[in-house]
Amino acid sequence: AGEYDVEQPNAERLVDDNQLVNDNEINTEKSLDAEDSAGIAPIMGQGFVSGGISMTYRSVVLKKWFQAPTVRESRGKPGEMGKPVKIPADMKDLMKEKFKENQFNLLASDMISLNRSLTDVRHENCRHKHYPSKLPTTSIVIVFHNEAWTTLLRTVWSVINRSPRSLLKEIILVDDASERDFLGKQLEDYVAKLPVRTFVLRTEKRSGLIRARLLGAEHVTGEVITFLDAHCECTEGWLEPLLARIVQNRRTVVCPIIDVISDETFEYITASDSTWGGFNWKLNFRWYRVPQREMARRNNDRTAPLRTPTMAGGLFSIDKDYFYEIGSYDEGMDIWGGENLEMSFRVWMCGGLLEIAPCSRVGHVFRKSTPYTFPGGTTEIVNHNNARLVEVWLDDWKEFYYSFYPGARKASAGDVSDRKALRDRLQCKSFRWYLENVYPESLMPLDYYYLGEIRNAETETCLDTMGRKYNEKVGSSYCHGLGGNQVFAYTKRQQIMSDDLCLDAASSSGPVNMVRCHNMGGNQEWVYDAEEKWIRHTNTGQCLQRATRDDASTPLLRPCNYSKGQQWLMESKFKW
Ligand code: LR7
Ligand code: MN
Repeated sequence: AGEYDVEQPNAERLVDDNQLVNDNEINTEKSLDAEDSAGIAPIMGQGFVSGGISMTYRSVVLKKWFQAPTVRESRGKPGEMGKPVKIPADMKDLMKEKFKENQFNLLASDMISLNRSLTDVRHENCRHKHYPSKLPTTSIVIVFHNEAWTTLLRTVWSVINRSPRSLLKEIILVDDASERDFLGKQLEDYVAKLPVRTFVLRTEKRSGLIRARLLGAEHVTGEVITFLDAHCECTEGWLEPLLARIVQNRRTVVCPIIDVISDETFEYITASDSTWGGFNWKLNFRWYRVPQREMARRNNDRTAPLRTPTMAGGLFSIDKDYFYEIGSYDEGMDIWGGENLEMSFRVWMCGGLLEIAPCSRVGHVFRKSTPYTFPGGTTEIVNHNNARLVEVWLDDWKEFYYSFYPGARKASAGDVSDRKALRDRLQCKSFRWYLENVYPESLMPLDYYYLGEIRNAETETCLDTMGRKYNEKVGSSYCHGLGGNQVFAYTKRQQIMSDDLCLDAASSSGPVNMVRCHNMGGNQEWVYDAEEKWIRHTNTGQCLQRATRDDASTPLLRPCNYSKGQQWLMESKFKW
């Protein structure tokens, strides 16, 4: 299940208020005309939850709808204003039963209005931003497989209710071979009545989200494609910040901040605005704290667009022509996974920009496990997609992935010659360039002396993380030569690291722990003496020594003494 563990963003709200600097000069590289589409009143008489700021490009017809207050009080249904839904005790069994259908609290979702209100979660200074009066039109593409009715339609309604109508060209739903009746004709009949042109496309057979999105993209008539997952809720003002960045530079791929809709209660929980996307050695997408250098580049303006090394993948806007110029998606990728990092690397390495627009906030239901099948096997499919990604984009750094996750070597990437040709044709830069310029904080070190097992000359055992977590002792065990927990990088920053863990010693007598790498030397700095084969801890001047008999698997620090137990060999003898 480790492959499907996309980490949730840090859901706490940060409260230091930095001085905000306005960053709104628009330097139109490509002038896009916003087309005024005729506004039609929404059906179901529920009106808009939207409102507040009067946008110059909103059509006159629509203005009356926007007189509704921004913050609307509960209309009697649960979950209004993004509040959590409480399930009565006598319905808990039903709730548990229904949870299994989608791996979220379907009962709660079904109790909430499709038009539920949300609070305006934007940073205060976002509300006063001015966007260019001419923004491009966008088509929304939402792919789904066996999605629940209420989450899907709430996504659609939140788009309709909170997007300036003149910018919204159409909503394209792509059904990826769902097996639920209500997603058939019932859905088509329903969307036909929506106030915004909405239609359903269907893949012939289960295609996976990547090829389903490609199908949706083919039918886009707007100037920008905006992708959303099928269980999102867009908040007030979400769209303008995304489109505005594309007006400034059409090679910008822009994501909203992805807030959390609780899978248990459907509460709308704001995510941190100080996280960006990264990845680990296993190529899992992860949220990390934005480093100071990027905060400084943005003049510490928390509402200014944030350059992010990678994106989560589900929610973003991209100029339609640019989407194709830059190689859309890799059609060889199946079902789920890998495409988000593939696109992130590709965009950066081939001359684009990947950003998070912090004034755009969209909620997403994060799940703990997948509700649907992966025909061919979850691991196999994710490994296959990742193999395509590393073979095309990672250059030498693909060894971090394969050695740390040896099971992945079995997966076949299939034919990637088209994607490699694309990389050549676009004259994309190297992965080294990406690490140097976009993501120097990456867990994949830019410069390293060694990647492999670290073997003790006396005991013939190898340093081993033993699968332990943060702040636990590093171990050693029989050298299995398979990589994984026995793979360490010795970096130019003189760290001994395994994914996000670094060997760390806080005192000369204490244990050698694995601590989250901080890249600042200190307790994590080690000097390898290739002559003596010592691994000497800089701060204490002590040497790493094999485990003693009383604590058989825990290497320790001892005064350097030329003994064989202090000799460590960095010569990989992997069995691949
Ligand atoms: O076979 C499939 N066919 C589909 O149409 C499998 C999935 N899908 C649809 C599915 O119904 C959903 O609408 O694809 C969408 C994404 O699948 P989810 O919601 O089951 O997975 P997820 O939320 O974990 O997906 C995240 O990672 C994926 C990797 O391939 C995609 O990039 C998703 O778009 C991405 N979602 C987000 O970025 C939202 C924020 C999550 C985070 C972090
Ligand atoms: Mn999702």
